Formats: sequence, structure tokens, C-alpha cells
Amino acid sequence: MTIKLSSTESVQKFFQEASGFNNDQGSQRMKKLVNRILLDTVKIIEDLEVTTEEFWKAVDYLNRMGARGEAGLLVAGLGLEHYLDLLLDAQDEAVGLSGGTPRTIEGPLYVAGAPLSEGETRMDDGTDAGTVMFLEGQVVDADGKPIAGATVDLWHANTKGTYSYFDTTQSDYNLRRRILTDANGRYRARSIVPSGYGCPPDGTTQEVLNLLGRHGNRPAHIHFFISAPGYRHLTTQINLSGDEYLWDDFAYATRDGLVGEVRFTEDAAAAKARGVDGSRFAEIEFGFQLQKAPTAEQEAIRDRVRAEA
Ligand code: MBD
Ligand code: FE
Repeated sequence: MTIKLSSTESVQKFFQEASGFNNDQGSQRMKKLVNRILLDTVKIIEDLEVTTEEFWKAVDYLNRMGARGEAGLLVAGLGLEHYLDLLLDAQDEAVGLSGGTPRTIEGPLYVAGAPLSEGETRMDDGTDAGTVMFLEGQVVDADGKPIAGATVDLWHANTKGTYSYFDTTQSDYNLRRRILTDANGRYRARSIVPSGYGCPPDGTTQEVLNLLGRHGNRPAHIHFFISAPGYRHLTTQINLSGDEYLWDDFAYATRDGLVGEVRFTEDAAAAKARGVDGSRFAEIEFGFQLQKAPTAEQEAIRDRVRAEA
């Protein structure tokens, strides 16, 4: 027999008390959010007949997830971070903001404060024997005019699919750079072709994915924050063509318009001319189009707690 208590006056009153409604301290916003979360939680318990064993399993899960720092990974894997993009897209559409390179999720692995250079950079520390990748492109406005002095803040994984800082075996800021676009709005980077990311197999995110019958893999990709005075901040990625997970991304970040075509060359003379040992290298050309910022606050990145090395 299913018993429903949550709609009774006494339980409603009880959770109002638990949410601080009976005092005038604290935050009104927090009280409202917590009260809704509590009432929706007990409604789930009642509607789905959640057992006490399941409840305490969930509490234990939260402890273990937090201890591993995997909350950001879980919200990506459950599609909630992608949902926020869908919501922002719909909000933009409702006010007539359109055009430019699509946004897609930041993910949990950004580190602020990467080395800054003008026009071009090398991103890898030379210790990973991956295929050399030459990545370049132009940042333009809505009319296709180059934006000089835009900040291209980019980061990607190594050939094992892991990111510096989180993977402490890599050097500081390996595969993380900021580049200011040149007078033609162009940026150029020499790096190595990244591999796709896979959730830690022993982690709490993969634990949930297994129970959902899902994998925890992302295609090879490169993350970008693009910003410039007068333009809307853009958070996006390019996901690399040819990857088996390109359209089967556990974090749902691949979008139309965000697929980067990788061209591989096998040519010893061409490699030598570009300063590459051996004969094989890869090239990706990818440009970004920014929207004009309707307000100054739209130029800035949205707040989120981020690592800083
Ligand atoms: C990543 O590299 C990533 O980009 C996302 C969204 C989630 C996990 C790892
Ligand atoms: Fe990533």
C-alpha cells in the first residue's frame, strides 16, 4: 500500500520549518530552493516507493561522489550540463539572439590562468609521443570581420585522454594555453592530437552509468573559451571527425557546427618543413564567430567554481 504524506498540512508545515520559513535570518532564495527540493524529494520517495535501503544508499553515494570530486562529471554524464545549454539557447531565441558558433558544455576539467601568448603558441611539453597537431583559425564577428585581440583560451587531453592538473603526472598547464588573436583575428597552436576521455572506471560516475547500461566515453575534443571586448563570451568545443564516439558522447557535447575535420599528412618533406620529427602530422582549421554583447555582463564568463593551478 502506498502512503502519501507529503501533501498533508502537517508535513507541509514541518518542511517549512526545516527550510527556515519560521525565522527571519538566512537567505530567502535558499529557503525557497531547499523547501522545493525537500518536498520534491519526499514526493519521489512516496511516488516511487523508495525504500529506506535505497535512501541510505543514495546518501552514501553522495558522500563517495563528493570525496572523489566527481559531482561535475556526474552532471555532465546525466545530460544536465547539456540541458543548461538547451535552456540558454531557448532563452537566446526568445529574445532574438542568434547566429555565431554554437555553445556547448565546459565540462569539469578547466583550469584558469593558462600561459598567455600573442598569435601563436605550442601547447604540449614534448613528453607525449602523440601525432603533432597544427590547429588554427580565425575569430570573426557577425559580419565575418576579424576580431583582433580576442582571447582564445583552449584546453585538451593528452593521448591517454587525461588532462593536466587533474592528471598530476603531467607538467603544469600542459595542453592548456591562452592565445590573443593577431591583427587578422587569427590564432595558431602546435600541439598533439588528443584522445577521447573516459570516466574513471572505478569512479562514482561510471558506477551510475553502468547501472544505466551506458558507457562513459567522450570523443576526442578540444575545449574553448572565446572572449573579446564588446562580444558575448563563448564556451564551446570542437569534437574531432572520425572518432567512434563523435555522435555517441556520454556528455552530449557534440553539436552540429562543432565537428572539427582532422587532416592527416604522411609526408617527410612536408613534416620537416613544419619542424616535425618523422613524416606524420595532423591539421585542423577551425574558426569562431562571436555575437555582439547586448550588455557588458554578457562579455564575461558565467560564474562557476573553477580550478586555478
Ligand atoms: C571531459 O573531458 C569533458 O570534456 C567532459 C564534458 C566531461 C568529462 C571529461
Ligand atoms: Fe574535455
